[in-house]
Amino acid sequence: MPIDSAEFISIKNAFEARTDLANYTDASVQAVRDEIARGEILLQASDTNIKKQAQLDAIVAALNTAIANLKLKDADYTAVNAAVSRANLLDRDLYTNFDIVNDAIGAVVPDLKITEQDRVDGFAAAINDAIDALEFKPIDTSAYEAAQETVPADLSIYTDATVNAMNDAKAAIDTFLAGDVNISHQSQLDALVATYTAKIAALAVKPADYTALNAVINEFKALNEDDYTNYYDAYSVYRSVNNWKTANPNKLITEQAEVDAQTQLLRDAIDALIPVPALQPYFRAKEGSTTVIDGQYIYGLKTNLTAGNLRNTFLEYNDVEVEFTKAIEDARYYGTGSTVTVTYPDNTVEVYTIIIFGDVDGNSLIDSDDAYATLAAAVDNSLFNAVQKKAANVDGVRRISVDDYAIINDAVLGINDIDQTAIA
Ligand SMILES: [Ca+2]
Ligand SMILES: [Ca+2]
Repeated sequence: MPIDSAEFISIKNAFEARTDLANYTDASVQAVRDEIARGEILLQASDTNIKKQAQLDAIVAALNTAIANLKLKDADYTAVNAAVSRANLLDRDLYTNFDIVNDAIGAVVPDLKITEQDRVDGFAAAINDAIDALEFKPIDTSAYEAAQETVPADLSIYTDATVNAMNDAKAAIDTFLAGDVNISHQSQLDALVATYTAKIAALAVKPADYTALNAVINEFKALNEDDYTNYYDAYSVYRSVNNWKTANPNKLITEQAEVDAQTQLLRDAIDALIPVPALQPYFRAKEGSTTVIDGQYIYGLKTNLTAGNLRNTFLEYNDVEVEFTKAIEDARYYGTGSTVTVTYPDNTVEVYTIIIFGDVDGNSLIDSDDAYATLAAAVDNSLFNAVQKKAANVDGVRRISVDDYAIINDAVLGINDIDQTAIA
């Protein structure tokens, strides 16, 4: 009897007609094919007959078992894993609605088979859609607002350069914030705010205005000390103010009152100056000197008399022209007979004649020439003119005598001096 292969053939044909075998693992499909191959080898053998039926039935049983054990492949989660990785790279704190991403990830069902690949692909798409729908939180401007609170209320005391730099930094922030910005741009805003804060800190107070102080100092310097009776009262204030200025050259505008106070001190001192009254023209013996102006004569002087002696030691005058003329034109000194011509503003002229007692020849020295000339004049008074007679008369007795000669000779010899002030 032939072998009964109908069941085997039916199962084999049904298997080979299947179109879903790609869904199953290669190993489980191969196990089925191995049993079919065993059955076909058995049926193709030349000695096959009913005696082999039991072997074929065993193959059919094994074949059914292998078909029952066909194992579906796992679904492909690559796209899901990629979408989850993409989500994990994000900083969830930057978004207002990161929950939708969490929800999409939470909805993923693991370990689905390849027959549910579309569902798995749907998980990936849902995660990606949620990521694409994320919305950034708004940018945080609190630091900017805090910085603005630190800007001084009165900017007028600060230099234009530093105020402008601060305003420029603020304008840069406002321009930046006017754009399409969100929390993802926070670090850029933070950098701009840091610059702004630095510019606020760098605000520099303007220097004080020294113009008025310098002007009043210069006004004082231009004054003539001789024009005021109390010049040195003002001068001590000037010294004090000038020293203050030297010690405080960089006061700020916030300290302007200190500068103004110094200005006012010197202003007040200048305003308090008392002008020296205008003097009438005069010509007179210097106060405290030995000088005697007696009519047309000037005496009480000294030998070796110079113009400087006359100006500084013996005479004082104001608003008059004074001309000194030597008795001997080429002499070194002003001796007896030299003249002082005084011209007043109204052109009144006074001429005084200098008498140096003991100096009869007019060279401003008392020497042996004077002594001998006096001795000669004692014999003949007419040898002297009136000026010489006055210079030679050193004993106080009117006529020229040997007594005058003796006194002059003693002076020449250094025995005694002739007192220029005592003789009238
Ligand atoms: Ca002389
Ligand atoms: Ca005499």
